[in-house]
Amino acid sequence: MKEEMAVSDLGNRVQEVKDSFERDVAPVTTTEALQGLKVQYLGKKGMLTTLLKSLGNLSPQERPLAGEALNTLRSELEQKIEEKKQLLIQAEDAAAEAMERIDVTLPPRGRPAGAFHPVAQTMHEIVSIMQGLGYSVVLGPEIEEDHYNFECLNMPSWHPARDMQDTFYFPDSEDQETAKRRLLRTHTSPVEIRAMLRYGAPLRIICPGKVYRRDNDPTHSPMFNQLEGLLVDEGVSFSVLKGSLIELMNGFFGRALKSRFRASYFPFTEPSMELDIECVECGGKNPDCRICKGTGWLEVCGMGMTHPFVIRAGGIDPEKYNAFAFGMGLDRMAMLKYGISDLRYLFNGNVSYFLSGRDVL
Ligand code: 2NM
Repeated sequence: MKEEMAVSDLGNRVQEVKDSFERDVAPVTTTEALQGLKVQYLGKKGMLTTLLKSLGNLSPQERPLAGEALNTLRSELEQKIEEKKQLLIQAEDAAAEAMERIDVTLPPRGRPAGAFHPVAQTMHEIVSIMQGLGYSVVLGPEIEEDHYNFECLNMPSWHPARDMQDTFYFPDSEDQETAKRRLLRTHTSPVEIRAMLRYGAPLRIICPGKVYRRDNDPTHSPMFNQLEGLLVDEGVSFSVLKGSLIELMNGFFGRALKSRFRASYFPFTEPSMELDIECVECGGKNPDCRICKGTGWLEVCGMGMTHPFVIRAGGIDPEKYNAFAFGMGLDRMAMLKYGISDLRYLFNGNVSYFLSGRDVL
C-alpha cells in the first residue's frame, strides 16, 4: 500500500499554496503576468490540479472533506485573481488615458508655416523686378464690359481673333448692345485701357490678375493668371521693350538666358513679336525634352508696339505718344521656374504634390 496522506497534510499543503500565491501575486503589475500566474496555480498542470490528483491517496471517508477544502481554495484563488485583474485593468486604463490626455497648459505644437501659392510667388517676383524698372501695379475688374475687353483692343465683334478666346458672357446682359455686354475678362488688357483713360500719358504699368477663357484640357484651365505691361511715352522704341523683357527673364530665372524674338501677330500691337528663351529644363540638349519638345526654346511672352487705335481708345493722342505692351502667363512661368509637371497641381487645391515633390494626381 502506498503511503497514505493524512488530511492534516493536505491542510498544510492548502495553506502553503495560499501563502505561495499571496507572495507571487503581490509583485504582479500587468494583466499578462497575472494570466501566467493563473495558469501556474489553476491550469491543467497547475498546483491545484496536482493537489486534486492527490485526493486519490486519501481514504474514501476523508475525500469529501478534502475535496471541499480544495474547491474552496480554487474559489478563493479565482476570486483573488479576479480582484487583482480588475485593479490592474483600472491601472492600465488610467496609464493609457494619462498618455492620451490633452494637457491644455502645454505650448502649442505648431503648424507648418504655409507658403504663398507658386503663382502668387511668381507674380510677386515679377512685380518686384518690374517695379525695379519703374513700373507700377494696376488692378481692375474681373467682370468686364465687351467695350474694354475687346472693342478698345481693336477686336470688333466680327474680328476672327475673338474666336481664339471663346468667352464667358453673362447671359443676363445678352440683350444689351454688344459694347455693353458683360463677360469674364479674357486678358488683363482692359485694365491698361482703364489706366490710360484715368492717368493719361506718360504711363508705365503692369497688370497682374486672373483671366478666363472657355478652355479646359490638360494644358489649359478656364481660369488662369496673366501679367501684362504697358509703357506709354514720347519716342518709345522696340529696343527698350526687348531689353526690359530680357532683363525680366534673366532676373526671374536667376541667370543669363539665351533669347530670341520671333515675328507674331496681335490685333492690339503692330509690329508684334514673341520672346523665346532657352529651355530652362534641358538647355536645348535633350531631343526628347518634354518641356521644350526638343526644340530647345520656350515661348514665354507676347509683345508689340501698341496699335495707334488702342492708344486713342485709351484717350491718348497717338500722334504725340507711342507705346509698347507685353503679356505673359504667370501659371506657365511658375511651372517652368519651379518644375511643376502638371497645370492641374496649381488649381486642384491639393498641397501634397508641393510637400512631397511626387506626382499625386
Ligand atoms: C500680349 C501680347 C502683346 C498687350 C497690349 C496691351 C494694350 F492694352 F496696351 F494694348 N496690353 N497688353 C499685349 C500685347 C499683350 O499678351 C500676350
